[in-house]
Amino acid sequence: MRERRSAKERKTRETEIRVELDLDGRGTYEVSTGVAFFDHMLESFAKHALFDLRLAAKGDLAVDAHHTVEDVGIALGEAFRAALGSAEGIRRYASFVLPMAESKVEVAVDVSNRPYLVYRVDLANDRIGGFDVSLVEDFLYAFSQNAGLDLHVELRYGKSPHHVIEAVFKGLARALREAVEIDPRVEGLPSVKGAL
Ligand SMILES: [Mn+2]
Repeated sequence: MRERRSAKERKTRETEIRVELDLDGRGTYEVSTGVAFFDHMLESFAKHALFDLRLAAKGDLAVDAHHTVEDVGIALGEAFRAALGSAEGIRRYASFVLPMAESKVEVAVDVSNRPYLVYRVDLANDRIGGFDVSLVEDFLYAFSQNAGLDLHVELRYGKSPHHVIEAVFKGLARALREAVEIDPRVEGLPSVKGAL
């Protein structure tokens, strides 16, 4: 099988991002975005998806974390799509219900190349270590659009914003890990249309 890895660089006046992604990794990571809580989430994501992720971002954090978080979503999505290539042999659909302490989050994904995001996570306008939780939706939108994912994220219940957001990233990781896994019984693309 072809190696499913990619490297992307993305530079704008607001951010400069370098990302290397291996979908058949072991969950190793080296992440620095300048936003500590976001690093923590991306590290959890790599670890639980069993992706190897190297990601360095330098953004205009003096403005706020918005540009950095959104552009990391774009760059990571582009890297995902490039690493996936034709998507031959993958399981394509997966979902995961992830508990974290008092919180529970459901993530469902279709690696369809027809991007859509449904994000039903109502958290008060909260901050975690200076990180604005509303940025998670911006990140997921940018990531799903560029990765070509139909992505559904729903908070079943939970209290701690830290636990809820961590469950979102870990649930996404586990769902994607399964969705991009090569199923030996799948011949070619998992679509009756013959295209993804
Ligand atoms: Mn944590």
